[in-house]
Amino acid sequence: MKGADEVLLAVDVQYDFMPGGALAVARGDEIVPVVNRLAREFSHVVLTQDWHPRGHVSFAANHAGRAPFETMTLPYGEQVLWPVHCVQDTEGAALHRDLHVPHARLVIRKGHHSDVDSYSAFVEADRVTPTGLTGYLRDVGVTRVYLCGLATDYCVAWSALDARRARFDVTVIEDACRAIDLGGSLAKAWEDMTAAGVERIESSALFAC
Ligand code: VGL
Ligand code: ZN
Repeated sequence: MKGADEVLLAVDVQYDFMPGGALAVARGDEIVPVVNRLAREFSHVVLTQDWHPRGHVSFAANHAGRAPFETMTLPYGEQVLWPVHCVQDTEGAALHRDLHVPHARLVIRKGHHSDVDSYSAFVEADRVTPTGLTGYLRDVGVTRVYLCGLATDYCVAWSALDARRARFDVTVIEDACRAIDLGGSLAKAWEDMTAAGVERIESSALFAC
């Protein structure tokens, strides 16, 4: 059992990222039992929830003539335009009902500012607005962050990179993640994470034999 200095951060295990959801991640549902099993190995678990207002800047539908999966230049940089997803208080934004992590201490909601996206659980896409997670984790004495969830190449990767920037040790549990993989984004994400010193393991490495 992992102690309080090691947190499991389970990213965006929400219906809109599951097969059939608004921004479906292929085989995203397969991670749910893996995340449940992992969570039992950790005394300290934090969840994230993508949580957008309906008028969110990342939705293609909010830009005349633009289609999902195109990119657009916004004041803070390039933004992928997504289908409408994870709208606050909708069923698509709910955590999967089979996710069983009763001891999760904190749920960080992100992407709630209408004019800024936030793939990362730590810092919004303007790269300056903190979510507060860095402060929370430091305050409670966390030194290593284990990541799982959806999607590997967006919210998991951006969170892993920001966790490194905040000087946490970081491990991504690969088989407890699934990717969107848009235009080579998954290979690029692993390149960036490896270069930043993110460790990559399989969940079996954490289960006691
Ligand atoms: C995500 C795209 C848009 C994710 C969230 O959870 O990876 N991707 N919003
Ligand atoms: Zn989103």
